[in-house]
Amino acid sequence: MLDALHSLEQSALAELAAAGNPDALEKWRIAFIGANGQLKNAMAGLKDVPKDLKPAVGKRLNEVKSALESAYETRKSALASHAPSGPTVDLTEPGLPVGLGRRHVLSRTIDEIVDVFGRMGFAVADGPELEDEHHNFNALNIPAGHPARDPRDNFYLRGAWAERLLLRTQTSTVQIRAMEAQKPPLKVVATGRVYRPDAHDATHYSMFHQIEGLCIDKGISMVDLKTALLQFARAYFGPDAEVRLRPSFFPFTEPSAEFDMKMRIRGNLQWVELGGCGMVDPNVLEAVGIDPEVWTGYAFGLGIERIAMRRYGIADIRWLFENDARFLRQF
Ligand code: FA5
Repeated sequence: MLDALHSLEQSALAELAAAGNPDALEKWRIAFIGANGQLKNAMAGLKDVPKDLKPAVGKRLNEVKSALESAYETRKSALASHAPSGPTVDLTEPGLPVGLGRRHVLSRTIDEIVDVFGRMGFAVADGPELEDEHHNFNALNIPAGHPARDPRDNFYLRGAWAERLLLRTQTSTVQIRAMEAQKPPLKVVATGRVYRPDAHDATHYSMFHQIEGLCIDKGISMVDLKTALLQFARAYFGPDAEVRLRPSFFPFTEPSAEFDMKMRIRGNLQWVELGGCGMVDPNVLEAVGIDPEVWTGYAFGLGIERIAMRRYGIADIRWLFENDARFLRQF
């Protein structure tokens, strides 16, 4: 009987160790320590044990019983601690769609415009947004005391620099930087942010973007300027695009013009101003050491927001800067 109890204990413990999930554990409990399990059977056999052996067998039965019961409890809590905690995940449930980001409509417009001018032979130039008065004014034939330098029309910075610094008001500063850096002939475009303390409305913002174009060569005339702007307009807005130059004034070009494009706005064909342009003033060429008797050139500066608004039918410039994903998602 004692041998039988020993082998019962051994096989019960071996099977318990092999029970790897709650179902197997429950089967084990029923088979070994349940109301009709093997241990109960062994206990029922006690009555047939000779009287003198009963105390030893009885003691051994109790030992095996508590050994198996405590082994069962230990195994049960070990299995429970490995069970997944927290809410159950339904792996069959469809996932949430991953929202892909996209480029801002202005970045996209800038790339598209630069691409068009690139195909027309313009290289890309660059300049800083924080400028000195030399590049924003002096070299552009805007002398001290000129109304364009009024502090109410510019974002000047306070500081102890040799020359006052300001946030550039136009990308024409890059014309000067390009001519300082390279000898003619040259043909460049530059895009970037410019800053003016303008009140915000549907077509004005205090920070906006311009694209500047500059072409210096021998024998360049107003015809080349108008041809370049027409080529750009047709490439970007379609073969029906019409352009017009309206006489105007800029200190750094002579003659100067406003560049208008005819566009269909809400069904009506209208002339829309996109920017300014003209022949580079001889004073500007001289200031950067280019001989105006040998070289001539044209320049233009267009508002990129206005171009994007026309191209994509955007009625209000402020929408471009509000970062409302519902608006931006459309482009
Ligand atoms: C200029 O800035 C000249 N530098 C353009 C130029 C370059 C002339 C080279 C000759 C030679 P203007 O101030 O007109 O010009 O601005 C050009 C364009 O910028 C405008 O036609 C308009 O499209 C855009 N613009 C001007 N102010 C704002 C503003 N507050 N918000 C949005 N766009 C603006």
